[in-house]
Amino acid sequence: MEQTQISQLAQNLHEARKKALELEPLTKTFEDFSLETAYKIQAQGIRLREEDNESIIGYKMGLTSKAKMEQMGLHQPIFGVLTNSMQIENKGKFGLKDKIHPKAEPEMYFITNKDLSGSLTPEEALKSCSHIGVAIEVLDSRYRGFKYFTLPDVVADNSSSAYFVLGDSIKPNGEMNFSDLKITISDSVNTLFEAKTNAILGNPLLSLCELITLLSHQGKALPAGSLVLAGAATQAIPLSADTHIEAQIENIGSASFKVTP
Ligand code: OOG
Ligand code: MG
Repeated sequence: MEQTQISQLAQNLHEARKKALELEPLTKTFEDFSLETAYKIQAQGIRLREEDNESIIGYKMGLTSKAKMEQMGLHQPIFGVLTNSMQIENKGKFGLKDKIHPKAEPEMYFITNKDLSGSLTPEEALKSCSHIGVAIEVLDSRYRGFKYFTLPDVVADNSSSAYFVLGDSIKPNGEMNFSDLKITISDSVNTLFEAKTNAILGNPLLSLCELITLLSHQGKALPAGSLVLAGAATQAIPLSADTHIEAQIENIGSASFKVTP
């Protein structure tokens, strides 16, 4: 795909986000394009956000659990870029105004302490984290009805990134094992979904390793101090006003926010 078309598609997605409008999936209107091109559209979209004075603070992994792969009908891990303006205060408020069709999902996050590239073991990945914690990712697809059918569509749309909340962080130690911890997402009344952290690629640390591998394929390193969301362990839930959303991971902590109109 030509650079001018890449820029145009990134611009369309950027405006859809800012105006809270729904678009048809790109592959419906344009020729089929590769995942490589989709990451170029994503990167161009991030440049547009930087022009709006946002700064990159990390990455989110997506489609790293069976629950998510089945919910979205796509079966390969992908990543998106996180900026500072996407952060919602923990225990704060999230207004539905100017959002398209947001959904929340329970995740784990990592903050790295050195530049990382190439292929890492989970043990090396853990040693490279200064902090870890519970996150809630709020997704908001720019596609009509939150429906898209191809990986290039969702990757071009920054892997449906919209907002995130970080619970209090803890400092990991080498003894920690994240593969078998209970993870839940609840609203004001009920636990809506529950899983074990090993739903995330067998171990959420493997999601961090996978991100570093994917970035390496693009000739990029993960900079020290990056925030990384490991991907949801359960399906995402649509948000409605006047609910309190909370995610918890056994032995790690919780994150929450209140949904307002
Ligand atoms: C794609 C993003 C998936 C996750 O945690 O699996 C994701 C989507 O659901 O639209 O963020
Ligand atoms: Mg997610």
